[in-house]
Amino acid sequence: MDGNDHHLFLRAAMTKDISLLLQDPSLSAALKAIAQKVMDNKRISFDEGVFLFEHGTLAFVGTLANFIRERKNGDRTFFNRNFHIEPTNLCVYDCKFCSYSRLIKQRSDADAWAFTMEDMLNIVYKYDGQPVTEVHIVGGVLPQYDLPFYQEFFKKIKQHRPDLHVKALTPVEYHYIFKKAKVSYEEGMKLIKEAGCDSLPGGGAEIFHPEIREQIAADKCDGDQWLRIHEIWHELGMRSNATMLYGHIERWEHRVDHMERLRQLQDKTGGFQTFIPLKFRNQENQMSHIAESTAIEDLRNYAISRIYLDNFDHIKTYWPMIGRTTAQLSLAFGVDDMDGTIDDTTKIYAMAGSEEQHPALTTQQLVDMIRRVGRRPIERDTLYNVVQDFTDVEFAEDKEFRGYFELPVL
Ligand code: V47
Ligand code: SF4
Repeated sequence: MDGNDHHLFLRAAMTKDISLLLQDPSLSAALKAIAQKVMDNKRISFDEGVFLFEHGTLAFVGTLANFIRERKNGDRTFFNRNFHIEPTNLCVYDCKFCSYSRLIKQRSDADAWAFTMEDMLNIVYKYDGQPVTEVHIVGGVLPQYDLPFYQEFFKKIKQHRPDLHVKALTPVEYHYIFKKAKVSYEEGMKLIKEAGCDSLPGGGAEIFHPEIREQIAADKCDGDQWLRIHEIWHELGMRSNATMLYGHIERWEHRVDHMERLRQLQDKTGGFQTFIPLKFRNQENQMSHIAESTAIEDLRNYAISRIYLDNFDHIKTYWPMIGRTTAQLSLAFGVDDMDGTIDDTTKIYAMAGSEEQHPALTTQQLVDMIRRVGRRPIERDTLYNVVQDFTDVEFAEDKEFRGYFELPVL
């Protein structure tokens, strides 16, 4: 690419006219065909997805992803006010990437926790009177946390605070507790819905392809089972999220295969709300010898996800895992959701080596992070209903000088 071609990229990005890319003589015909499809709102193929991972520069995929992001969501960047409950960090499974759980026998007493129902309800009560809209419940898998336990727990949360959205457990837990209770997925998901679960978070997806899944998460539910449980949930009229754990031993085609399976299910049900790429963090787990992906790769991955998953409304960055700076940058590479305030209630990523050892942001801090990269902060509930548009909301401290505000990167 020479200097003039750089101008074309810049002009395409600044004017949002991506047809300028088609005039770039240094771009291959294959990349131009992809740009044309994005302009025409057409879906890219599996092979084109792999091709983008192999040949798409950050500038190229970023320009396309930002175009799609703005076509779908404009400058709006969503967040919510939430907290997590992690019932236990003990687990019967032994996923190789997991720093959060060890085999029970290896865990020293000092590191371990396994909350009682009362402990967990006390966490819920702590938020009485506070404007949180969601509790995200996910943790290790242990026999005592069975179907009746979770049914009772969800019911008690709802009795206490009916308006609090319960986003709880993944197919990893559901597969285990339904098997133990000898109920089918269909029966089990109905019982969970009746007990008060409102939506499913996206965890446990890892990489669906068996070639990889068998090496990193051999003993828990497989990719087909994960997808089937979400499908049944969607058929009950409910919504869920999807994640992908990337940047370890998988190859490009495994990432695209993962997204392809999600895209196909989404065509069928329309029940997914957001896709959340999760960067593999390498501290304190059995895959510590694997180097972490670079920030450039993280941004490319967000962008290609945005391009590939044309039937997903939202792409989310999870700041406790990726760090605040990359999370801010990602808003120019296809991402339109920043998750929530979290209030230091998750340990998963701190234990895996994230910079965020005590993840918590005030609403003002989160709003500020979004504004400072030129986007509009919108507080949403879990189902993406607008709770409050913070675009013009002034905080007392806004009158003080707190650094320069930036224009959008792209
Ligand atoms: O499934 C575990 C991942 C997930 C590591 O739906 C790791 O809104 C990186 O799914 N390095 C759980 N990742 C978290 C999750 C999630 C988070 C935020 C929002 C939502 C949502 C869902 O954490 C697990 C696994 O893929 N994980 N260990 C690690 N070392
Ligand atoms: Fe258990 Fe989940 Fe960790 Fe796997 S990732 S060991 S299922 S807590």
